[in-house]
Amino acid sequence: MYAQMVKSEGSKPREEMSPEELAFQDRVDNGEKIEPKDWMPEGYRKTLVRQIGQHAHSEIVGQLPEGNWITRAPTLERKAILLAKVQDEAGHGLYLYSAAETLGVSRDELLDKLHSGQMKYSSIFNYPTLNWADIGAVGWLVDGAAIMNQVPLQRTSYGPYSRAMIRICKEESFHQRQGYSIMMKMAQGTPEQKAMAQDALNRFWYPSLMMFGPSDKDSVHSAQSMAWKIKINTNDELRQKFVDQTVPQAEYLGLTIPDENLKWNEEKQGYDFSQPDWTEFFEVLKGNGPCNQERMEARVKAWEDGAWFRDGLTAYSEKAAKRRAAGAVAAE
Ligand code: FAQ
Repeated sequence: MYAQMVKSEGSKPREEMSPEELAFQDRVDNGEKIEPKDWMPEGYRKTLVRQIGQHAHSEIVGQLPEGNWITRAPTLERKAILLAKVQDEAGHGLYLYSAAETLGVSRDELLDKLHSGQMKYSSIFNYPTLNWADIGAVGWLVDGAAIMNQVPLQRTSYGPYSRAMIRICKEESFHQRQGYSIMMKMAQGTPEQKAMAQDALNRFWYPSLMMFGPSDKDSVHSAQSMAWKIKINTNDELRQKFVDQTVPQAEYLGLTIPDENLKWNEEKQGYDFSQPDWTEFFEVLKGNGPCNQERMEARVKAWEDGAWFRDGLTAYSEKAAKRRAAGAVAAE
């Protein structure tokens, strides 16, 4: 299993830290924000590039399943709302790529790593959106899970990431509401529409639980990331919060969470629930999900089709640089 292939990275004990690392850890422990020009351990920088880069890629690849339904939205109003949401995701990707750039990695490098399979994006976007109810389920559950994960990240220790998350969270709340509004309409519609809403919930429930990452015992990065306050909560803590928040919302819709083991646990003041199929999760991460190939092909094609535009953007600056080097610009 994946977790056995990788050594779990615990956080470094204080007695093994260099004076710089100790001073850095103290700043983090005191709740100070780390800014781009501050000294930081190389592992901190690398972890941030991985997490922020993966997050940025998720926003961009995440446009595909919903973008698929813009032309088929049932009303003009729904179309305008969905269009705005999908555009927001592009904006989120840009804030996050910009945050990553402050760590010394360019957007082109990150995209190259995505396209060559060296970087990941969220597993959830490898599942198809088969009908309009799926757009409701994505907004309700996928954006709901995204918010649950991202609200604490507003307090993450790296300044540019934290500031990007504050802005993103404002927009994610609207995204979740628009999804819930679609589900409400479907659940209160004809029996066929209600059945579509239930079917979408059935298919998106477990993939949404997977968004929080592997269980804590199998999470490679959590211990160190939490010591550095890159992550604020463990994967299991956030998954539990998501279930506790979402079950009453499903009840309000009159829909059933597809889990026979779902039960309120008085002692822990939260629900007991079934874990997703972790074998399926790790297969999706390896590229074997239902839509992995299609998603990557779409992103690589978009990158290649956009080459002429990127060339156009830089053509003048290259020309100007050459003229400047030749002294022509100064003379004008
Ligand atoms: N998918 O040690 P951990 C959105 C990987 S929201 C794919 O626990 P970590 C909004 C992980 O990278 C979605 N890979 O890792 C939207 C690592 O592999 P690596 C994006 C996953 O980083 C909505 C390995 O498993 N949100 O896009 C996943 O401490 C609708 C071991 O895992 C974020 O990225 C997964 N689900 O915790 C857009 C939030 N889970 O890299 C459009 C920020 C784990 O060593 C439409 N990220 N892996 O090869 C995080 O909070 C963390 O990175 C976690 C994972 C919690 C996702």
